[in-house]
Amino acid sequence: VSGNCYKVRLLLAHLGYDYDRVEVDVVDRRNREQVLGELNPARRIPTLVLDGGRPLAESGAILCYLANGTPWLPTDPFVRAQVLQWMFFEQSSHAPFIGVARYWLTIAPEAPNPDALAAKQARGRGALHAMDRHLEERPFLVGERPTIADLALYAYTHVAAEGGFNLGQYPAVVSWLERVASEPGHVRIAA
Ligand SMILES: N[C@@H](CCC(=O)N[C@@H](CS)C(=O)NCC(=O)O)C(=O)O
Repeated sequence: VSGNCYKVRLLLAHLGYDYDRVEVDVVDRRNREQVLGELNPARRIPTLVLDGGRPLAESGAILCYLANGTPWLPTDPFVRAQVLQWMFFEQSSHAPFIGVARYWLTIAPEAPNPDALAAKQARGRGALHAMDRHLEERPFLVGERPTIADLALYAYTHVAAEGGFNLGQYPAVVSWLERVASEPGHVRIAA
């Protein structure tokens, strides 16, 4: 269910890498210290452990590391920074609202506070409007082919309805979601 983990699974699928997966519960966090204590001081997922044992956390950092040297992360410094621009946007202005609204409405066991939910949804709509304006004139967030910026933002955008968002109000976003999902190698968030 974790969009942050899905970003990483999506890129691993596109790159054709094999990996082992250790699942943790996103609601019951009692075994986090046992599973993640030595690997990630924040005890959050995704946490990637490389062959050789080096751990790396934060979905954006993991995407950058895995995509380095591939077409998913351009080498031109300015274009690369544009990719990072959208990945920072995702972390600061998108996932904290769209991802959290989805968590509250479809995953958390207790009902959300209606005022807090409405505030998250208002900020989430702002993020979707920003993406829609940008995508009206271009096929992908940066350049003519998908990058890890598209994968990072696809993760929580494509399930935004689960957070109470009406994606029909963002036609350029809907067309972009279809383009990202039609890339060869794409995998769905759930089997
Ligand atoms: N900024 C982090 C966020 C990671 C995150 O919040 N992961 C959630 C699951 S999607 C989690 O582990 N939550 C449990 C907790 O915060 O204790 C990233 O992009 O990887």
